[in-house]
Amino acid sequence: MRNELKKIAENIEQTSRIGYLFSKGNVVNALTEQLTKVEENITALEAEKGNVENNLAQQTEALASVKRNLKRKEDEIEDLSEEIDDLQADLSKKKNALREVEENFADLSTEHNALTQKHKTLLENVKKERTVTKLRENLVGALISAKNENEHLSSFRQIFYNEFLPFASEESSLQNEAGALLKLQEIEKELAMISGLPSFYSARAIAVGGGFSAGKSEFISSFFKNPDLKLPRSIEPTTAIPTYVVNQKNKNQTEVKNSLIGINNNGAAVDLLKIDPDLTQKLSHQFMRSFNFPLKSIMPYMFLTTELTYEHICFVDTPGYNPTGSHTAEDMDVAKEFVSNAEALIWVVGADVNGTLPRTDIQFLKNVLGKSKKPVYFVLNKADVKPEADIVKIIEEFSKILEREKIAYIGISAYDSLEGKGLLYYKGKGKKDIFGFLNSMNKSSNRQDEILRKLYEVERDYQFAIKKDIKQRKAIEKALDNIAFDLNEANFKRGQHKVYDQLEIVAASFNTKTEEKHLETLEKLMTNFTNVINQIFGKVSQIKRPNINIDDIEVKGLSLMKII
Ligand SMILES: Nc1nc2c(ncn2[C@@H]2O[C@H](COP(=O)(O)OP(=O)(O)O)[C@@H](O)[C@H]2O)c(=O)[nH]1
Ligand SMILES: [Mg+2]
Repeated sequence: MRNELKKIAENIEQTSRIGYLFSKGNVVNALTEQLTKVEENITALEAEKGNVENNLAQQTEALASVKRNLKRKEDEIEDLSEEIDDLQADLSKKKNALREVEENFADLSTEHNALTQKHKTLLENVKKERTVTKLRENLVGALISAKNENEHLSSFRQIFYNEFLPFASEESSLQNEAGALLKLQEIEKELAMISGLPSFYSARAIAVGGGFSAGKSEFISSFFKNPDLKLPRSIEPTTAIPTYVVNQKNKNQTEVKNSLIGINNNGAAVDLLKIDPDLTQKLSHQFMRSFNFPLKSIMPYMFLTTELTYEHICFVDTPGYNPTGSHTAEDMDVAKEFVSNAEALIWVVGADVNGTLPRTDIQFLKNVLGKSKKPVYFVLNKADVKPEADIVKIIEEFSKILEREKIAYIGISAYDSLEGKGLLYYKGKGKKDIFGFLNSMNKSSNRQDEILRKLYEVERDYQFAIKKDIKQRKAIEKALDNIAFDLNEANFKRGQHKVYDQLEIVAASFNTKTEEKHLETLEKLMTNFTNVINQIFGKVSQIKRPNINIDDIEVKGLSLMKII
């Protein structure tokens, strides 16, 4: 530019020379002035350019710094975004983990709930088990420690074991001594029962027997006036405890209190409802099995008292027998004992599983009855589960079997124990329906007289045997005396022959002193037994003591006397 301006200035010089020619004057001056100004402007501009360039350099520098900054920031952003990516990945991982934990938590919480429930149930079970254990302990404790407080019963036992048994072992006249002792033992048991439950003494016992689950217990419960009370059901014969169900009189028409009394091996009574008021319902099969031994080994029987439709009848709920399993000799003994203590027997057959009188029942029944002539009544129970036509046929079949097997029976009834309803009965000649039979039995009995009669049978047997011995011995003594007399008459003079001494020795060995003493002891013991029995019943019975006239006793094999 400057060069261009110089050129312009030179041009102007030249031109001015020319202008000089033409009128150099003012134009050149103006131009030069102008030029100077331009030059100044240029200088100013150049200065400014320098400034601008400086500025620019500064700006460029700033820009570079900004750019660097930017780059750094970009790097930083990149780092951050990587970090964000990482964080996001981490977050999503955490979220997954959280979801898993949440799912786990749900599972755990379900598990926890289940465990809490289990714990609660266990706790309840433990509590229940503890209550049952306590109940078992209390029951066993009470049974083991109960003593028979009845002083009269103790007196009976004292006479029996300490006086009668030594007498029996010394005396040798009675051949069937075992039979007599058995009778006394039966009396002892009966007295123990009466001292356990006095109202039992006027009741007439009917044993209820049959196979397991025939419905014996339910049958008896159908005669309870209280519909809420039932004997325990479905108890197997091995576990079942024989129970005497006795009427509890309701004199005042007030609410009748039932009682459940357990009898231990000493005949001592334990009020079971004092141990647990609900024990009657708790005596389930499971509870009985929870003892590690058969409960009946320490409680051979129980009494249940409640109001019955037949006030004088005592039903005996016997364990029965197991028709499917093999029944034990013990089952048979228990059944025999209870039947022998009862006045009649009701044999129950379940119509649900039987279309006839089962063979095993006949065998068991025949064995239990033995030679006894106890009245037997047959009940076809659960008759509600079969159509009437079937029941009619089954009853017909029953009667035929019983005739064929020569088993005497009072009648056969089809019965529904749940409803307490007699459905049909066998209308053979002289046969009764179940209610007719029970009505005929529903008369108060006099157990005191029966027991004394049994006692006097024992006395009679002993008396007869001893008196017979005495008579026999006396006859021999007499015969020896006659021999001596005859010898003397036949010139075999007394004092001259040894034979008289020998005859005396023989005669002495046939004296009856011991037997007379036994008769006295027997008389004394039987008086004592009688007194104790009268005391137990609180009144004197009018039953006569036996007194066998010795002249009425026939002594065989002593025709000897006649010969002489
Ligand atoms: N349908 C019906 N069921 C009965 C009858 N008698 C008893 N049962 C049931 O048969 C089962 C066994 O009765 P249970 O009295 O325990 O028999 P046990 O073993 O002979 O004493 C129980 O579930 C009773 O409820 C009846 O007449 N009809
Ligand atoms: Mg039963």
